[in-house]
Amino acid sequence: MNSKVIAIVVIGLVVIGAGVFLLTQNNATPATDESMDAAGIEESMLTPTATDSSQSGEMDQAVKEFTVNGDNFTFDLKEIKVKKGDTVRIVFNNTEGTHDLVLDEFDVATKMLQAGGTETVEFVADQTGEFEYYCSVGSHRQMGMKGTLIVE
Ligand SMILES: [Cu+2]
Repeated sequence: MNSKVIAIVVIGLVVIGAGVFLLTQNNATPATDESMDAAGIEESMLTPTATDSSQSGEMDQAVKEFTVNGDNFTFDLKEIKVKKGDTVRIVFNNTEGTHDLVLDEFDVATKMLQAGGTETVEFVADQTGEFEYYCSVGSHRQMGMKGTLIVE
């Protein structure tokens, strides 16, 4: 019984000691500088691929912005036309009911928004064709709550 108590106390002291040691270590060494350096290297290594997918802040990439208002049960913008390679930004305003805006082929989906909710999604139109964006709530899509993204 007694040895158990002693063991628990010893373990407790070791844990506390280790904790204090780690804390003082963190404060003593300039760990933030090191981690920032590591992040910097990672970022510069990632930059080429990021540019390829044109998600970075490159100025030569066109950003086409569209506003889509949703209500029961339609989108006011039925057609969005862009060029392949464009960065497409869709500002989805939900004005009535509960809706979202989903575009499967580009992995785009807003959260389910209540009336008055707004969400902006952005993606690169990296494939040509016609794609349907729609509301995934209930049977809204079947009821006509959809539109067409045309990438030329
Ligand atoms: Cu809907």
